[in-house]
Amino acid sequence: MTNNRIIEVLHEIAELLELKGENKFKIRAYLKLAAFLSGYERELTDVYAAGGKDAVLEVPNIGEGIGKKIIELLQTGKLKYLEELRASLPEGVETFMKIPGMGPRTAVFVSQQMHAKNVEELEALLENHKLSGMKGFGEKTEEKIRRGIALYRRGESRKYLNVAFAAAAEIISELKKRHKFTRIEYAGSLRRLKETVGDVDILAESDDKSVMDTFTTLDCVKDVIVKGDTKSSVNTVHGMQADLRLVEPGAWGAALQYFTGSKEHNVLLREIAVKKGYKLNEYGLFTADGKKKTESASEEEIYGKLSLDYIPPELREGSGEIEAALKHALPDLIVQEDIKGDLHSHSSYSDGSDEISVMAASAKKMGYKYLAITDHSKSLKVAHGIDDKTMLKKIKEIDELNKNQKGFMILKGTEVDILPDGSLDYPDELLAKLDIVIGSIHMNFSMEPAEMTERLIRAINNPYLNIIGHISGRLINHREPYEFDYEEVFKAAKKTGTALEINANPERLDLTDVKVKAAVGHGVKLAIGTDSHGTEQLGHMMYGIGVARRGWATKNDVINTWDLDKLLGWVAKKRKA
Ligand code: DGT
Ligand code: CA
Ligand code: CA
Ligand code: ZN
Repeated sequence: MTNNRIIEVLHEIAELLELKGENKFKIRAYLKLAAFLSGYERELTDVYAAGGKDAVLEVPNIGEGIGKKIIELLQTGKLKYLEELRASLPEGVETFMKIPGMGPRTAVFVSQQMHAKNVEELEALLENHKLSGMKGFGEKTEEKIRRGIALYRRGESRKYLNVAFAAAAEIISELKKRHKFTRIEYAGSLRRLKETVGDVDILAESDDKSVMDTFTTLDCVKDVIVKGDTKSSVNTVHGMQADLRLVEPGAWGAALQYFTGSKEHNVLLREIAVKKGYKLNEYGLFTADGKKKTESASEEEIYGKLSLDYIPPELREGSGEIEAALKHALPDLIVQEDIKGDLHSHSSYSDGSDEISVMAASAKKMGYKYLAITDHSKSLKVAHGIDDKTMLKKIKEIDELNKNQKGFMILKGTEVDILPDGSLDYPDELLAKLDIVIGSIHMNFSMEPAEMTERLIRAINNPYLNIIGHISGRLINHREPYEFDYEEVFKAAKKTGTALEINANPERLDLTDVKVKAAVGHGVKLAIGTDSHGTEQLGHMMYGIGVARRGWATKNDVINTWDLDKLLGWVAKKRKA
């Protein structure tokens, strides 16, 4: 729980209290603490770790009442008071507030004055232009809410990869505690590492029907949709449906292949099977008369019998992988072990929750050779961007820390803002003192695509800029990407020796898999960065690798598979050019 997150919570409480017409002094106490925390140099979670509850209560502006709530947040990551506050609002308001672009005030207005109780009724109001013309509502606002509803719906039906992964991991580990399985694995879109996941599909090799009793009564199960001997479905507290299928021994490969999908891939694969005189389904690979089952204990056997090279799950989208497998022309995809370091991370200098030394220790423990600390630049006030003077201090600190490192180096970096005109938020002389520079757009998103393209290309042409961060600015299920000409940007990146980032944060995944494939086609280098704001996010690398693999990228395409010398040499080359 970072101070930033706590500040968000405090703001939301204040806003809700105001909507409820509560006492002004009470509201002001929350806002005052929020303002104080945004300039406070210590993370409350550190204060708590070091000195417990008493230390937290000694922080200025934290009184007895708010203090209790802060401690609950620090301990559990949640706050009952806020949940109750949200639930106490008029019908619909809680849901409306989840719609991107709709604040509490609009939500209450729509509920109280316009009598909409759910998203469908809100849509009907928009459809009939009942809102435009109302106080503060124009056509633009209507359009914004309409787009927000589309994002909201997507978010309700498709979840982030890390959420799906946590759900699958919990179910599998709980089932394993109580049953012995020869094999148990997740399949579906999660195994393909698709950017969002509709539901979690789990396969277990077992003929023990009591597994279903365990599955349907797990702690994380909210309600049971269907329960059968070989297939059950439940809704989980992770906000996702999960399906469990029991597979007979001997049919594992066929079942895993079938339920990994995608549907498009499976359809094409079945056609190949038919051409070869086979029949393929989730129970096995059969001869055309449906009698003799060929071996189908593993996926490798099935692909092999069909004269195809083994196709990794991430490629199974029906987008050319089968043709490539027939011609033995599949790419040698990048793997986790190829990664030598993480090139995008934040420390407590800007909006991260951990100090540089703590981040570095974590990265080193993961077996990395380097970690770039890339805090925000001065214009990004909301994320505590650091000014030139502080940057110099940070450079000194990293140089000191590096004196004690063996076989590992902390890279002095920044995620410098790309300003509207394409210039960077630090002068070249300062950038020259750094090891690596990411440039990102965090402000002024609404620009004509041609202007945005120009902005990006001007940044790319700066000899000190090495990586463009999260290039489209999208937040999955939350904010649409801005538009620009990818082709032009790829060409400029290739020409100047600039890498494009695959941001591994599961809420970003930007570049997308499709754009990665196009970038690789242009010979553009990629950098996979987690954009970690704390040590617990360094593990997000796996999702970035998933995107890279789905984009057919190999080790050679990704700069953070390089040794330190090669990486620094590549940076130096652009500076000299
Ligand atoms: P999701 O859950 O929407 O993120 O995507 P998937 O791919 O996990 O889809 P899901 O859960 O509906 O089904 C899991 C896999 O089962 C799917 O990838 C392929 C297979 N499958 C499901 N329905 C069909 C079908 O009608 N035909 C074929 N060939 N395969 C299917
Ligand atoms: Ca699924
Ligand atoms: Ca499913
Ligand atoms: Zn950023």
